[in-house]
This record gives sequence, C-alpha cells and structure tokens, in this order.
Amino acid sequence: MIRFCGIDLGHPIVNGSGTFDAIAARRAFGEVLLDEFPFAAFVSKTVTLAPRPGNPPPRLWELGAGMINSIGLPNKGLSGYLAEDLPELAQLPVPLIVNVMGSTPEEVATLVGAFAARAEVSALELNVSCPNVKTGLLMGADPGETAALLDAVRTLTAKPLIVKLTPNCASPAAVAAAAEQHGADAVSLVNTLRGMAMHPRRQREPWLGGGTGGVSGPAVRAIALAQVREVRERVRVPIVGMGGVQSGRHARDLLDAGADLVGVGTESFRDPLAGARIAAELRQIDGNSGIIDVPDEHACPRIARRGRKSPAK
Ligand code: RRO
Repeated sequence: MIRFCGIDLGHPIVNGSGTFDAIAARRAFGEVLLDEFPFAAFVSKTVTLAPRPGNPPPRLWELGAGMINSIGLPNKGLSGYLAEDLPELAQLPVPLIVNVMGSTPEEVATLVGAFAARAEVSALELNVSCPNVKTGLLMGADPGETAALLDAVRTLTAKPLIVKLTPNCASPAAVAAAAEQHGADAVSLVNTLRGMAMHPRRQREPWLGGGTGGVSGPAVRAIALAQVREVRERVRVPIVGMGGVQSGRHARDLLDAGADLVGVGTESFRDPLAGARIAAELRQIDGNSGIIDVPDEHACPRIARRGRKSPAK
C-alpha cells in the first residue's frame, strides 16, 4: 500500500488520462475487469465545460515507436459527464481522479467547483497541456499562467490538485515550481510531445485531421525520464511520471528518476491489462530478487541494477 496525496493506493501504477476507457472496457471484458482492475487509481479522460465533438479524422498515426494522436478532447461536457459517466466510474474498485480542462481560469474554476462537492472523486488533474487545442496549452507553457490558474481554483476544493505538465515548453520544471508555489498538491508529466505525419499519398498535406498531434509511446520515454528528473530537482510535491512505459523496468526507472507514481498510456492500447502486468513486474523487481523473468518482448533487463539490495529471505 502506498499513499499519494493522502489517498491509499494498492501499487504505484495508474493510467494516463484518456488512454483507457474504463466504461467501454467493462462492457468488453465484463465484471472481471472490476475484480482485476489494472490500475491503482483511475484517471478519467479530460472533461470540459461544454460538450466537444473532437478533431476531424484521421485522429491517429502509428509510428515505429509509438503513435501520434489528434483526438481533440471529444467529451460530453460537464453535465453529460456528471449524469452519465461519473455514476459508472464511481463503481470502479479504485480511487477516481478526474482530469479537467478549460480555456480560461474561470472555466476551470467552474469545473473544479462542480467536482469539489462530489464524494466519488478523490482528486482532480488540471490538464494545462493538451497539444491538440489552441487553448489550455498556453496556461501550462508559462509559469505565470499556471500560477494564475492555481490562484483561481485552489480555494475551491480541499481535494488534491494534480497539474498535468506539458513537455512542449521552455521549462516544465519552472512551470512545476510555479504550480507548487501556488498550491498544487502534485504534478504529472509528460503529456504528449507535439508532432506531425505527412499524408502518404497527398503532397504537402498532413495526415492528421488536426494537422499536428501529440507523440506518445517508447519514442518519448527518454524525454520523460529527463523531464521527471528535472522537475524532481525543483519541487517537493509528488510526481506522477509517464511517457512510453511498457514494463516494470521502465516504471522503476521513472520512480528512480523521482516519480512517486507511474502512468501507463500508449501501452494499454496494445495490451489493456498492461497496467496490471507492469505493476506485477515492478513488484518482482522491488521484491529485489534482482533476476526477473518476464515473457514479453519488452521485458526489462534480466540483470538487476547494481547496488540494489538482495532479497529479504
Ligand atoms: O484529446 C486529446 O487530443 C489529447 C489530450 Br486532452 C491530451 O491531454 N493529450 C493528448 O495527447 N491528446
């Protein structure tokens, strides 16, 4: 059991917002999903005040080492979420973290105020980092804007506020420091890195309907590690580290770089139970046998990192 912002979690693996649809997964896999839920807490897809249709298709491009998404926050809006999704997500066997985004601090304040009163919600994640809309990104790219956002919402709730940072700015660590100074309880990073794919058949046209998108998956893992380390050097609040995690070894690396929890995102598209597998691999590593045996092409190195303690027998 670990504690994160006062919330008890069974292990340190959570999902990255928007990468696991728990309602659809329950429909597909049945009640067994609740018995063996892959994550220690569930982070919901971003909710905005008004409903949004999302970006025009195509919305995905597969890369050699990940993918680019241009989803554009399709969602039912606050009232749709409260009426339809929240009752279902409240049935999950793990704490619920709701991810919210607005184009102004006032909009975010309305969202935070609405969730503040909901007992089903354990914490809020403020998404200031979506690469696929013009607004929202701005707030998270600038320490002053992030501070102003926290000033607008901090007093509205006693629930933990996690600020989801963008890697697409001059200094994520400076933004993290501003968030901490203005009352954030934790930060999470990295959101996706802005990227682009050209249309394979049409000259000079981008493939994605939104033009550009967000790169995720193994391609961004080294960047996530470096940014988590840099943020850890600037702040004391807990960090949810994510970016290209496919194995317990990758999770261990992010924890060693300074994260307190690890988010799994793109890997869940390949393997919906990746969260549980990665948590089990991490337990095996931390059980410090030093030797692990994972039948997966992404298995962690079999030799334990030097200096780790030998198993307590
Ligand atoms: O919906 C999206 O396009 C999206 C969001 Br909100 C986000 O935070 N990060 C991302 O890569 N895509």
